[in-house]
Amino acid sequence: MSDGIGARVKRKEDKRFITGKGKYTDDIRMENQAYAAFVRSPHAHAKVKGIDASAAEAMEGVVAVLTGAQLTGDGIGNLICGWAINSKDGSPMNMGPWSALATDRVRYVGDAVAVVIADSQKLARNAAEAVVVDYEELPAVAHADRALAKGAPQVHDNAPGNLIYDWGIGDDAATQAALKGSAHVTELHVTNNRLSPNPMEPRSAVATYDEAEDHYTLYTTSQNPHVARLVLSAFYNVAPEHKLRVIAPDVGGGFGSKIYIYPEEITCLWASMKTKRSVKWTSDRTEAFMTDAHGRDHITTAKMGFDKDGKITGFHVDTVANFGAYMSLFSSAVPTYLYATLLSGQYDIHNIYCNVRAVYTNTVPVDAYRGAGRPEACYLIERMMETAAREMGMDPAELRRRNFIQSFPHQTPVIMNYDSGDFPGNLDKALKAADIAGFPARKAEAAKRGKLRGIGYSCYIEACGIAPSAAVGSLGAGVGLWESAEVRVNPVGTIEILTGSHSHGQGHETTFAQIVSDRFGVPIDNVSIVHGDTDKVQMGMGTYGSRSGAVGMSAIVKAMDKVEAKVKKIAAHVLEASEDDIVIEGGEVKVAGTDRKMAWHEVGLAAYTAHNLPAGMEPGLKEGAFYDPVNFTFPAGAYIAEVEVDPDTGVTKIVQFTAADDFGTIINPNIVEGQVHGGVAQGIGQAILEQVVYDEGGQLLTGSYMDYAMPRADDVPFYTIEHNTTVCPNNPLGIKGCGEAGAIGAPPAVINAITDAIGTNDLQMPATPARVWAALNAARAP
Ligand code: MCN
Repeated sequence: MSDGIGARVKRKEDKRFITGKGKYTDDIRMENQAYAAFVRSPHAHAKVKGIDASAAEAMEGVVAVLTGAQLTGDGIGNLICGWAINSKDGSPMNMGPWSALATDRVRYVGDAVAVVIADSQKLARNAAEAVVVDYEELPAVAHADRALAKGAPQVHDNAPGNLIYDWGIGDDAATQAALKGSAHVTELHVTNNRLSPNPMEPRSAVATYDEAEDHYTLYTTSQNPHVARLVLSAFYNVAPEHKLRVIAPDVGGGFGSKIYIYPEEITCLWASMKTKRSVKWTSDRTEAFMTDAHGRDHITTAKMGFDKDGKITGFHVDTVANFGAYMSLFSSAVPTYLYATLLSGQYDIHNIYCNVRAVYTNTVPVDAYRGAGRPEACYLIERMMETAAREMGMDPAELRRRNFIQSFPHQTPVIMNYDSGDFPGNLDKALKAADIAGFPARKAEAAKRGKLRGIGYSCYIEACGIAPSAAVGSLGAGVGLWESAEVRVNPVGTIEILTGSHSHGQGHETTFAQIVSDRFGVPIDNVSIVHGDTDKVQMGMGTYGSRSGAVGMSAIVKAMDKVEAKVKKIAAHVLEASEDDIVIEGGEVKVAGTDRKMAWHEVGLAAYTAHNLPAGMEPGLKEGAFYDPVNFTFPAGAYIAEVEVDPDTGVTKIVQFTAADDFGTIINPNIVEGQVHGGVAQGIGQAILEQVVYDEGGQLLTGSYMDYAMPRADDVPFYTIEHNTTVCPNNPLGIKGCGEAGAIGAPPAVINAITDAIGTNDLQMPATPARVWAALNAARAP
């Protein structure tokens, strides 16, 4: 089928997006709608001694001012972290209490203490300004390295020394011994800068309580509405699950930041019940910088040992991860099972040890952001490989080749079992496409123009489509990681796919339709995708961790298997043939080798008219399935960045970027390449531009686009993209996820290229012009 697997089909959903017809949460208008504005702490750390709402309450149009005391008084529970991680000594992680509205203490700038509900957004915001909060300021700590220092201000009473957990994986003693016996040891100190996710659409929620039905509806900017409903009902006690409908309509990007259930959704739902009004809240950009969960923020010291032939002997890693003021939903898993388990990279390493200390600070909570742990692992390994190659005087590509894993399955010492891949093949493709042979000439030509040209590699591997449920459960996950789907064939033969995955930019309406078209031969325009509504789709785990292709689509395939079996039974009965002889081809259901056939829609009709079905068969054509993967998928690739640095200003221009990726079977190359483009742009942003900055006292200094530098069109080059497919053996379509790869692989390639250009390894992200200029001049100093 021309619309099937592998076709470069244009995105079906784009028609409504590019004509401005998308329907986002803020577009929802309810009858009797009121607006919420949050009263937020201006202090990074303070006691809340009292709240005087009288002036605000007296303002015209103000419906109510609600506080944390009322919220907890109504039994609304604290926000939770859903993945239990124990310290090395077996003690549980120290989870500090997080109320949707703070009661006695605020712990970061932006922590909400009260909410004003009013007739308009403007009135609500004005009235929020009139709420007087009596704070007693406390000393604050904002940075991970300071949080562990003796005498640092303590963020939570139950977390002495701000330590959440002190976790380890691998064999410490064996790794230390391997390093001791090494011919060469490279040591690196690496900072993985804190990032703000910046989806184009800010977070928003519209909550309605129907008193007559005692029922709640929440429209929200969520990546996983079913998990939101589960958590809101089971843990936060906002509403019983069967009396809560969560709808995530069109969502304008998330990058992980919309996985979590934030204080605002909880508060809006509760406030709608209190005020008997629909309550809408939409974040502005400053609120987004202040309250959306941030990403990354690691500091790491690591050592990698090599034998005389350049084979890695051991990798020892010590990381401090900043979690901010509270433990967000997935936070605990990010620097543990999503980071340390990827520290083998693409290399055959026998000895790995990683220690992670997670700490509280007076900053906004940190959680998964595109790649979540895997970019931090990749950055560390790939900076290490390049630095080591330079120290040992080896070609960095050759050093990687000597250490590549060559056969699969491959068990690493840090849990992961890689199922497939072709690491040397990825690198070869990238080197060829990047015209590596021509680099010296390009460098010489740049030098004539007074520019320093450098080249940097990154060979990334990541684990996505987190699975299987039983295994992650044994590692502390509080949820299963399967996906569900239902395939409904209508009497006229059109098909609806109900899925628990959620698309917020990834093009599922197109790719999911493509696999159905491929299987049943119907045009993709006859297939519609239903998602994002807990009343329409029974259950789902949502979209994150590049799982919708490998897990969400596999559930659809399983449901299609069942539909196909029934279609064959019906056709065999009507056409008086054996089921084994029935084939589905080109939109027809045929008896193989004969001219007897039914059109696809005739089978649909037969299933519903039920005039001529096999004895005992139920009418209708609708099947559902749950799919629980047996392993992660392991996309991998080789990225090559080429940069030019202006030695007078330190400005870096990325002049060439080559990606050779292995995403298994590709459903839609356009969409996959779009995902790589976006991911690489974000990776370039992390490498040279973006950084959330808090001052020592916990004040956010990057609360707008004047201070937080996002990549713009002229910061990114035209990319060269190659595919080097090895099929994933563990899911029916052979897919590996592609949604995070770019953000994982790009940062080390860019920094390796800049450090190559300026001749020093001593450079941290973001490599701003000031930093590059300083590093260059420090390196040149006598
Ligand atoms: N696909 C394909 N062939 C493959 C793999 C995937 O055609 N071999 C298609 C899929 O069918 C899907 C798209 O590529 O249409 C991405 O699939 P997948 O890699 O499974 O990722 P998810 O759909 O689960 O999306 C999540 C991923 C993550 S984790 C982040 S973060 C991210 C990302 O997607 N956030 C995004 N890409 C984003 N893109 C946009 N525009 N906005 C975001 O917020």
